[in-house]
Amino acid sequence: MPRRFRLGQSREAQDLDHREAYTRERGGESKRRQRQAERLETGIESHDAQALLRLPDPSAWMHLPEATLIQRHSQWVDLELADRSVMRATLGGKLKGVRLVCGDRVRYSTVPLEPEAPQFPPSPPVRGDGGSPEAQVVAVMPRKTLLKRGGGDDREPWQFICANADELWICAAVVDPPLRPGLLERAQVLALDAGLTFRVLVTKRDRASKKDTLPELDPLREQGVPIHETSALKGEGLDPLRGFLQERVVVLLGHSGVGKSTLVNALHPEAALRTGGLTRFGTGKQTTTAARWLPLHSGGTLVDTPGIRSLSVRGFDRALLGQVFPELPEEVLKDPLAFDAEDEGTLDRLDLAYPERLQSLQRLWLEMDDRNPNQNVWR
Ligand SMILES: Nc1nc2c(ncn2[C@@H]2O[C@H](COP(=O)(O)OP(=O)(O)OP(=O)(O)O)[C@@H](O)[C@H]2O)c(=O)[nH]1
Ligand SMILES: [Mg+2]
Repeated sequence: MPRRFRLGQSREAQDLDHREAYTRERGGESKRRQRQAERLETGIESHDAQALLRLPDPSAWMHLPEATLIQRHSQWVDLELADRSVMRATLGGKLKGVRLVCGDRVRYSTVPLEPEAPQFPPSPPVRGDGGSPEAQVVAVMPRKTLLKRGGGDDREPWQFICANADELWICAAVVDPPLRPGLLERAQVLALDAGLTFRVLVTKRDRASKKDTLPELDPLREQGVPIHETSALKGEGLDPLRGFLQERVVVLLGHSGVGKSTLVNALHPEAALRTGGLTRFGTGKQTTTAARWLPLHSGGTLVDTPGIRSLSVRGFDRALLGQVFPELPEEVLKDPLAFDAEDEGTLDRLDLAYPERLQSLQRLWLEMDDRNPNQNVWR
């Protein structure tokens, strides 16, 4: 008698009732099921951190024109072409799984190269913001540098910030939001990892008295990290920055509301970026929502980024910490957790200039090797 299907029961479900259903299955299938089961158990789809950094070989596409990715949208990207005009493009299927980021040098085609690709409109539509895609990105060139931060867990080992930059300027306001030295140490790790020149930009200098020497920054001053005190509203401290921008690609990074976009507007008024106020808690309002590549007349480029809440150093090399905390003794840098940062006797013996930096070092040391902090799973 033929079996009858109950409502909601699929043909596959019936199939599994047969004894030979599993023997028909090939090895690949059972591996896939195993992976899926693991994922259900831990709630984590882990990605290989190294694989995320690899790019496909672009050599087959070198005959196509090159452009710079200046902004990512959810469905497409904006490109700056060689003649400095802006064109919107979709991502070709060949780049499936490749994470492109602002600053990437890409090869694009204005003729659809893949059958499933959307047909571009025949007449050239409005270029720049609001236009529909006119091209397809098919390859990405090797990156000179890649600025990235650690992701939340193994589903996302890295979060990319900008490709092909030369300098990282970490912006920290004297107040609103308050200056947090911990963020500067983290940014220094990111810059060292990417091989970028690191500068600290103190913003909203007009909001604190001139007598305030900002002692929080003393450890960085002693290391010789360049620190620039600026007030974009009053136009103070901006001239030296213009000098550093010549022919350089500079990424501005910092908490929301520290005044990154205001600073970009002061250095490059044509950018006319939207700036925001502050919430009643003195934090920013996340006014900038995507990183934006802004070429300047001087030949340099500024990259404005959305405000960050935190900078994770998960997955970075612990050896970098020696350069971030150079004043700490060698024995501490080798094994920071062997020292009790709250024990007076230990601190007296080590005779540290900034004892609170030992705790910072321990925090970063632990975080660098932290696997899946949110899920508390070690895989
Ligand atoms: N007093 C003073 N206020 C400033 C200065 N620079 C920026 N602000 C104010 O700070 C607020 C936030 O500025 P934005 O430029 O939008 O900050 P942002 O860092 O781009 O913020 P997100 O885009 O959210 O990351 C605005 O109300 C600015 O007017 C400054 O030099 N002095
Ligand atoms: Mg902004």
